[in-house]
Amino acid sequence: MKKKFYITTPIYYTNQAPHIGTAYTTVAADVLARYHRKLGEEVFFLTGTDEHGEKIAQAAEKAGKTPQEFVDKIVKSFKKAWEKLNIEYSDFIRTTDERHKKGVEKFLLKLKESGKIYQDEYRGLYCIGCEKFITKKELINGKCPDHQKEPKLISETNYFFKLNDFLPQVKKLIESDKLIIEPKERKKEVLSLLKQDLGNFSISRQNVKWGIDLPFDKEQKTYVWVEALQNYITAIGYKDDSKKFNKYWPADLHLIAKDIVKFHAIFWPALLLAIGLKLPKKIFVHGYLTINGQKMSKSLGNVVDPIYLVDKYGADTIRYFLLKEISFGQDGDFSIKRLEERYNSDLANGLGNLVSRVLTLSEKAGVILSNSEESDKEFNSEIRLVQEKYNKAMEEIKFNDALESIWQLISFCDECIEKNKPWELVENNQDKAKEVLSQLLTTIREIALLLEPFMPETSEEILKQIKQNKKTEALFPRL
Ligand code: ME8
Repeated sequence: MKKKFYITTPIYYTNQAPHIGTAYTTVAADVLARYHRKLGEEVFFLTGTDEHGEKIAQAAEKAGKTPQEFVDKIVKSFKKAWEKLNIEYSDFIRTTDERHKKGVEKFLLKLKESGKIYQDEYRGLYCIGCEKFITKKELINGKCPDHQKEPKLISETNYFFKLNDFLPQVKKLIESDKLIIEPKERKKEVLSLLKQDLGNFSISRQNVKWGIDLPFDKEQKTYVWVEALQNYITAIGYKDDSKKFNKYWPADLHLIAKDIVKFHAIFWPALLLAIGLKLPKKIFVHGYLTINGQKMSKSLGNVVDPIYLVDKYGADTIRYFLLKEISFGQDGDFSIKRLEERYNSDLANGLGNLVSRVLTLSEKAGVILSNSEESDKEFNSEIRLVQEKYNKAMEEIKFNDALESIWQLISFCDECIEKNKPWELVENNQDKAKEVLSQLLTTIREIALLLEPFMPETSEEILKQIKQNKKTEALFPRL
């Protein structure tokens, strides 16, 4: 049986169109999904949109639309952006989908049955931008640091989940890496959060109109975060497709940024434990894309439009830049200047130049790459070394190391060209010229195959140019 790989992105809020920060996670997930497909695994790659709650209702009102009309339009802009960026998702879940609502109802009824829910009065501060309750301690100058807005004082009757009952178990699972949290600093951060008094967790809101009714109290809407987390199971048939559900759950990887760690690494596992479902295997937490050091965010208004970028620079350049420029897991600044520099040095001069030089010389020497081409020892061992590095980096989700290993092959080819001077060999030693150029073409084929998850269009174009239309999976072994 094929190994499965279930990977998710967060579902993004539909108060505004996507930006390059949301594209960052989605591109990263797409690269991993493509890589695991290449390994022959059965991949399910889920993304989608988070469409309920006060924040969306307010944005719709401001635009003079009903919430549904409003989100329908925004969802189109997400789908368009993902198409432009060549994101090959398996499914796109919307929290306004019937399948999602039905799944959430089933989940909440189970949660109620577990006896871990009770009603209580809530008085406290709420940040609509974060869609979460916030403590005074978290505020800076009386404002939410992420949204630069004062929270609202709320006093209402809510249903609460007995989060505290599950925290010791969650802690153990994280400590023992049964639930892996990466990078290590984030695991530490979650474990220290677990030492604080987190209190119980409100799962409903009384005065919110735009949301999913609690199945056991229609006067209340499900708290937007509780239903959002459910998307990871409702999309794979939690309600009524047990075959599909059992095939893919638990998720192999939830990819998120550090803003939503608490929800994913503490609340989500606790909710799953309460109703007896397995926990995701790994949560990988990446850093923020910043603009002049400040987090790029819809609420701060410093966002960059991915569609504009793709139209100007091409999808592959953006995909490459995002994953090469910033070490995945750390924060990193997004700048057009750096993007253009990287494009010129790595893509046009590095990769593009190599391919066009070798192709021109090969045509002159009449060399065509056949599938049975055997590499010579030196080339072969370099290719294997790079494959090893690349696979290790991909397993560890270190995209820039994986890309660096590909560029190692590019430098290897450049050095070989400098050493052998094939342009001279073509004139005075045809046999040697053919040998050298065949090896170079074989290596370029390998470069194109390794590049495919990151730069699918470029990879296809190179394979076409070297007349290797078929994707030769055998050249991409798991080492
Ligand atoms: O939090 N840098 O939605 P959201 C890097 N609906 N990644 C960024 C980013 C930045 N500047 N800005 C956004 C929500 N992201 C909830 C999620 S999931 C069950 C519910 C990415 O639209 C990153 O993945 O605010 C971050 O975690 C996510 O978008 C937040 O998206």
